[in-house]
Amino acid sequence: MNTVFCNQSKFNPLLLEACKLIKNRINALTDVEPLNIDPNSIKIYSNLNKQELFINNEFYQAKGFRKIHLEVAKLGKSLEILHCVFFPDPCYELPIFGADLVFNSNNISAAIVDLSPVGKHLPDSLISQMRSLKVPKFNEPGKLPEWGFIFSPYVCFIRPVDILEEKLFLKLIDQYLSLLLSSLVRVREDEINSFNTMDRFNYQKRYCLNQKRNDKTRVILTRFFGSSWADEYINKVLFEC
Ligand code: BLA
Repeated sequence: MNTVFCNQSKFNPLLLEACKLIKNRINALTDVEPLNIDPNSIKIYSNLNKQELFINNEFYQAKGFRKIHLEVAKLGKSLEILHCVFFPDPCYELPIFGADLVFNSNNISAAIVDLSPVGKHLPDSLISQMRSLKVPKFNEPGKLPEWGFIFSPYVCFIRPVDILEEKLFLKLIDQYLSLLLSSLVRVREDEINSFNTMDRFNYQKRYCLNQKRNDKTRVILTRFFGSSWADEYINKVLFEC
């Protein structure tokens, strides 16, 4: 498995730490394999007015997951992003894991993590586990945008105020992943053409459609790569369904 970019000194150490903990969770999955993706979408490098632009993508599939996407990006001098989504195999009653960490001049300006429902609610067993997690009280919660109804009531969206909060947020990412992986052991596999499977897939589509409404992502990608590239990247790489 390619672990090169997690060792790159180009990135903020905290971003690398987050990347490492996510990779450890991916490695613990059953039957994990790299996904075949257009090779042009894996490593993206460009130089714009002497600013370095660098995106590194990894894609996997595994038992219970149709697509796992882990992306790290360095856009110019001050912006670094970690983006990760575990899209479940809709045959399983599993939520969508999503995380976004945005670093601005070496500080995290936005940190979001969630296990998002693929039905009206999260499964009851998961709700009780999420309730029993001790989520710290962060000092600067973010205000979710209008399209944020796709997230669960347990979404955590904050701007960490210090290194302690940054570390606590990383721990929360790991705890959400741990809950996700442990639910895989419990849930059964439905038939591909069952009502439940199709319904869950429709919720994944709705998740992707609404994530595409995040103007902050589009604006940043457009600034560095132009609008048609940004649209294509959002539609085909980030939130293809
Ligand atoms: C916010 N996402 C942002 C912001 C930027 C990006 C610059 C604003 C940060 C700030 O307010 O300081 C940019 N995010 C990117 C880029 C990529 C990216 C360029 O992933 C990819 C190359 N976004 C996701 C996922 C989630 C998510 C999986 O990709 C959630 C699980 C959420 N990002 C998310 C939310 C906001 C955000 C909710 C806040 C949006 C707002 O305030 O309007």
